[in-house]
Amino acid sequence: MDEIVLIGGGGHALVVAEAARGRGQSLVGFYDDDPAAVASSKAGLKHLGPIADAQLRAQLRAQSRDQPRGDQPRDDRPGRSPIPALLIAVGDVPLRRRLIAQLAPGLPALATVVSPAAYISPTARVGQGVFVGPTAAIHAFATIADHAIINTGAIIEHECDIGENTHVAPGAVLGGNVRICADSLIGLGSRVLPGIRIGAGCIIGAGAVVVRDVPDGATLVGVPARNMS
Ligand code: JB2
Repeated sequence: MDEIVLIGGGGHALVVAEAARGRGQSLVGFYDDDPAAVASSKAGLKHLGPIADAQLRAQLRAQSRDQPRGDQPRDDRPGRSPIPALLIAVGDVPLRRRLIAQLAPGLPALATVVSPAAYISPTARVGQGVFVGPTAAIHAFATIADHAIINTGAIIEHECDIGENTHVAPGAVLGGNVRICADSLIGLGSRVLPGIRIGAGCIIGAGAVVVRDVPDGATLVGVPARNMS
C-alpha cells in the first residue's frame, strides 16, 4: 500500500484522510501554507511544510532519496512504493488546477483515494489523483479522469465521462452518458439529465437541473438551469 502525502490541510483534507485511513492507506502528512490547518489539529496529520513549489519539490525529492525517513523502517515488500504518492486535497477547482501545474513536473506518483463506502463498477475506469467520497456511486463503463473529485453521495451513471480536475460535489446526480470536460464544478445536489455535455471550466450552481448542453466557461443556476455568464 502506498504512503500518501496530502497537498492541502483544510476541510476537504479531513474527508480524504478519513477515507484513506478507512482503506488502510498510510498518510505521511500534509503540505499547507497554514501549519495550524485542521488536518493537523483535527486529524492529527503532520504538517510537512508550506505549498511553496520549490520547497515542496525539494522536500519530496529528498524524501524519495532518503528512504527510509526518520524513524520509519524501510519497507521493501513487493508492491510497496518507496516514494510517497501525492493527492491534491483541496476542493476549489481553480486552486487545484494551479497546484497541478505547479507540482506536476518531475514529481512522484499520484495517489487515488476511494472511500470504502463508495461503489465503483468493475467496468468503470478511475484515474490517478482522484478522490471518491463515501456513498458515491460510479456505474458501468463510466470514466473518471485524473485529479477529479467524485464527492460524497454523488451518482455518476453508466457511461459518463468526467474530465480532468472536475469536481462533482456532494449529492450531485449525473444521468447516463453525461460528458463533463475538465475543470468544471458540478454543484451540491445538482442534476444533469442523461446525455448532456458540459464544457470545460463550467460552474453548475447548487441544486441546478441541467437540461441542455453547456458551453465552455459557462455558469448555470436554477431549475431548469439558466446560463448566467
Ligand atoms: O490560494 C491558495 C490557497 N487557498 C487556500 N494557495 C495555497 N497554496 N493554499 C491555499 N489554501 C489552503 O487550502 C488553505 O491554507 C487551507 O488550509 C486549504 C483550504 O481549506 P478549506 O477548508 O478552506 O477548503 P477545502 O478545499 O479543504 O474544502 C472545500 O472544498 C470541499 C470539497 C470546502 O468548501 C469544503 O466545505 C468542501 N467540502
